[in-house]
Parts: sequence; structure tokens; C-alpha cells
Amino acid sequence: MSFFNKLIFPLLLLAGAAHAQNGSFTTISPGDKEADIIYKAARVTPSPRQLRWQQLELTAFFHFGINTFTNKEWGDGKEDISKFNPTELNAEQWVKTVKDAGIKQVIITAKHHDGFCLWPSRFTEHSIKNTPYKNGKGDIVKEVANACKKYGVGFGVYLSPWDRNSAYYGDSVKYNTYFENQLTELLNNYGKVDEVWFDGANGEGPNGKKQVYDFNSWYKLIRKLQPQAVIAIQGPDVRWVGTETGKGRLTEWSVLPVDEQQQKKIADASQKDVMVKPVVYKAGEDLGSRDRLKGAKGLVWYPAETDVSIRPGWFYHPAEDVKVKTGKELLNIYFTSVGRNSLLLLNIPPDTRGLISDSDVKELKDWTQLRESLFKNNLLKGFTVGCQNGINNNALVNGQGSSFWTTKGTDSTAVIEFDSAVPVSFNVLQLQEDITKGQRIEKFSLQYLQDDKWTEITSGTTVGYKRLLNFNPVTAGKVRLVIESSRFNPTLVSVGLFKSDFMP
Ligand code: FUL
Repeated sequence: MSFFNKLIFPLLLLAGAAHAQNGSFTTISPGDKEADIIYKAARVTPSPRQLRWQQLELTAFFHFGINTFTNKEWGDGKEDISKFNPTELNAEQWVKTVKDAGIKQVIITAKHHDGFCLWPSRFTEHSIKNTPYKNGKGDIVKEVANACKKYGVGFGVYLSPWDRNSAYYGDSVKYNTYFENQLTELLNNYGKVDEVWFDGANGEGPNGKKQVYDFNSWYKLIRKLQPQAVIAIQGPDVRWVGTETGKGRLTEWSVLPVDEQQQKKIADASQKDVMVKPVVYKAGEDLGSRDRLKGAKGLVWYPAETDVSIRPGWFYHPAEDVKVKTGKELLNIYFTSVGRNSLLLLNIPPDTRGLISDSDVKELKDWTQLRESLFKNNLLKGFTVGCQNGINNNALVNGQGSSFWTTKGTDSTAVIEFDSAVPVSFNVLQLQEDITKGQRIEKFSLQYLQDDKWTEITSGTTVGYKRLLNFNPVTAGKVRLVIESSRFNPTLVSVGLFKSDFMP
């Protein structure tokens, strides 16, 4: 053990003691004061499956089905499925294309609202087995799962609860059994499943069919058969950010209050398998501020997923070949999703041939190139780092991500100074908290020394897994990050400054 480690190690142990954790939920006792609630909130942490998911940063949707061939967004379940016949389908091209774009996991629309199944389900005739594709012997869920295995990419399924084809829909008991049978097929027959996506959409309207979903049984089934899978949207692990624009909240908390009903479910479930009643949160809504936490009965780690399509629609439409989002637009979306403490789920819909079309491939390549060149070199590397009340200051720019920076004692504010004799020019700030310790930072600013005066460049509220901010270019050799407010000792795994020619 080096001298440095001998000094630092006991400090980290001490810090570790001060950072004892709650797990992914905590209960609030009736006697808890506001300060107690904030103390508890700061120590709620992601479950292992939530942490793995968050660290993926980028995942992809493949919207593909009968809509691809009828040129629709929402089918009514009465489509002539003999139209389903992709003649050049190559799931490896889909998975390889997105993997090359840095995407770590994909989700296939195994069944969309029209009820058409991309696998030969035993429980319906409305499936691929009754189409000309491979003379009814095809299974696109399997093709995608196998391609994911080959390329080492995570695999997920979208199974729409709203089903406009099934005669059972509206007969709650029968439909729930049908749905569970289908879910069981998907969970049992395709190897490891990393994400199950339950869409909240339902267009039945006030006079339509009324179906009560048995969410708890579905969740139990998934936990039993694929315990590592996150259950997203109408599920307990991942929530919808509330918009399909690609823009998350400027203040995005992953720790949210839960009500008493959810509390009971939490108590009924085992500690590791928190059950959260699905809630749709509105895009602009404040979800986790101190004000929101005040009356909380419980707190839960419930992170945001931002889904957006590379095209105007979710399914492929030839007329949209000229409306594919450009690499630069996708870079902006990266900033407003991943850069706002969310995960980006980008939809790339294969075309009628069964391939990701050339226009989409080109824009994905441009996007990747822009992102990779932007984040290649942290300009703070080589700067000396100073923070009077900091522990492990050098971890901030060493690029390892394995150790974290925090403050001594119970300090919840800090000033971290970065110095270099050689000034650099930058217009992007990247911050990352160590979310394995919780989400804590509430207010920060970035400043630089100009004519002996500290001048603010940019400021923000939450950080979480990742925060990206862009601003007009600044050239400086003395920069400081001021953590103005935090719910407990702030933590950071990295601070980065970068220069992009493409950010506004
Ligand atoms: C929505 C659906 O209605 C769209 O068709 C699409 O699947 C999107 C991801 O979710 O709720």
C-alpha cells in the first residue's frame, strides 16, 4: 500500500461509514422532520438491475410489425396479415448498426397495439406463423435475440397491454391469462431478457372496452423467470420521462415520493422486489424537490427513460425517409436526455425489406462520430485539482470512474478548483455523481477566473448519473466548480470540460 493510499484509505472508510445506504426504497416515519426526510432521500440508491440499466446510457427500440406493411402507426387489429412479408430481413444488420452507434441494449415490439405477434405464439392465430414470411416458419423475436447474443447487446421485449385484436380484451380475467401466457413464452424461449416494456397507451376512449390489467402477477412472473430484467414504463424499475420529444427535465430527480398504497405494496413485497404502482408523470412536473418530498410516506429510486424516434413516426413510412433526424439533432437529444439524468431509448424502425434504411444508418454514423470526437479528450486532464474539504480530489479527472470524490465530515457544499498554466477553450461541462451512493447535488455552478474575478459560465440543479451543459466557448486556465447545495455529502465520479464545434 503506497503512502498516499495509507492516508486516503482510512478516510474513505470513514466516508463509507457516513455513506451507509438505505437501498432502493425507504419508509418515512410519522415523526420524521423535513431534515430527516432529506437525509433519507439522499441515501436511496438504485437496485443492481436499475444501476446496470442506467449505465447503458443508450438503448434502441425496433418498431416493426404489420404497421410497417400497412403504413400505419396504430393498427386496429383487423389487418390482413398476409401483407407481412419482409424479403431481406436481417436482424444482425439491425443489431450491428445500433451497436456501432454505441447502443447497448435493444427492445423489439414483439406485439404492438394491433395484437400481431412477431413470434409464433401458441395462444393466437394473429401472428407471424400465418404470414408468408419464411412460409409461416419465421420468428423475428428469436432472430433479434440471437443477433443480440452474437454482438453482446442487451435484449428486451415490448409487449403491448392494449390489444385491439384479442377477443379476450375487456374480459379482464381471460385477457390477463392470455397476456401472461404470451409473456411466459417471451420470457422462457429466448434466453436472457434484460428489459420488459409495458406501454401505457390505450385509445379505447370512454365507450371502449374496459380492461383491468393484473400488473402484480405480471411483475411476479418477470421477477421469477428473468430476475435481472428491468420492468419499464408501466413497471416498478423505470419510469417514462413524460414526453416523446427527447427532452427530459432540467431538474430530474431519481428519488421520488410514493404514496401509502404503494407503501403497502412495498411492505408486502420482499425488500429487493419493490413494487411501485405505475404512475404517469407529466413532462414539466416537479417530481422530487424538497417541497415534493415534504409529505412523503416513502421514497423510492425510480429513474427516467426518454424515448424518441429517429423519424417523426414510430413505424417506418417511406414518406419519412427525408425526415430522419440528423446526427446534429441526435447530438442535441443526447444532451437533453442522457445529459439530464435520463437514459435515451432511441427508436430506429426497420423498413419493409426488413432492414434499417440507408438514411437512418447514415445519420446514426454521423451522430456517433460527433459524440465520440466531442467526448474523446477531457480538457481537464493535466489540470491540478484542489478542494479544501474534498476527499480523493484526483479521482475527478483521472477518467477511471472506479473511485469517487466526496467531502469531509458532513459538508454539503464545496469549491473544487482546477488549475493549469496552459489555458484551454471549452463549451461543454459534464458531471457525474456516484449514484451508487444516492443522488444528492441540488445546485452547482461553473466559474472561471477572469481579470482576478470569478465569473459564472453556467449553473444547474440536479446532476445524477450524468449532467451535460453547453454554453458559449470560454478560454481559461483557472476554473472552479461550486457545489452550492447538496442533500448530504456530495459525490462525483467525474468532471469534464470539452469543446464541440457543433453545439449551439
Ligand atoms: C406509445 C405507442 O402508442 C406508440 O405507438 C409507440 O409504441 C410508443 C413507444 O409508445 O405509447
